[in-house]
Amino acid sequence: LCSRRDEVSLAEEAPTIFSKVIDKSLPADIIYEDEKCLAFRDITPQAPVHFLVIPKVQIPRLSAARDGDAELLGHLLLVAKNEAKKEGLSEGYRVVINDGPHGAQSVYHLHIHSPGGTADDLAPG
Ligand code: D5M
Repeated sequence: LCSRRDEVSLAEEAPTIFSKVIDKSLPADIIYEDEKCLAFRDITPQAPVHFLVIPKVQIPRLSAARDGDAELLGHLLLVAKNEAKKEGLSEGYRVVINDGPHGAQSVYHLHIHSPGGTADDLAPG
């Protein structure tokens, strides 16, 4: 039997600050919510518009995702593009997932960053 517990460290399984955003015990500027996910503004925006899209189930990081998560991961991307449109990012935006220590991930609850708003945001990194 292969559970997520086998694949990730216990530290990575621990609830993160995003669990509190999901259960509303921590205020956040939520711009979209459905039964599977939540989108909210990043607390330290790196662009004029910068929101995060997260699943309600705690997948700690992209590298811990499983084949059965395919539909959910696709849903998160579609929510990101729908919210980008609502935010007026008609000239484009970035979609970024940081994974693990070498990917500069700081919160171990999978999240899609969608920064946009000026051409400067197109710089790599
Ligand atoms: O990025 C984690 C991101 O999460 C980082 O851009 C700050 C943001 N963050 C952290 N705490 C909050 C709360 N409470 N609300 C909104 N945004 C938050 P990473 O990819 O893990 O480096």
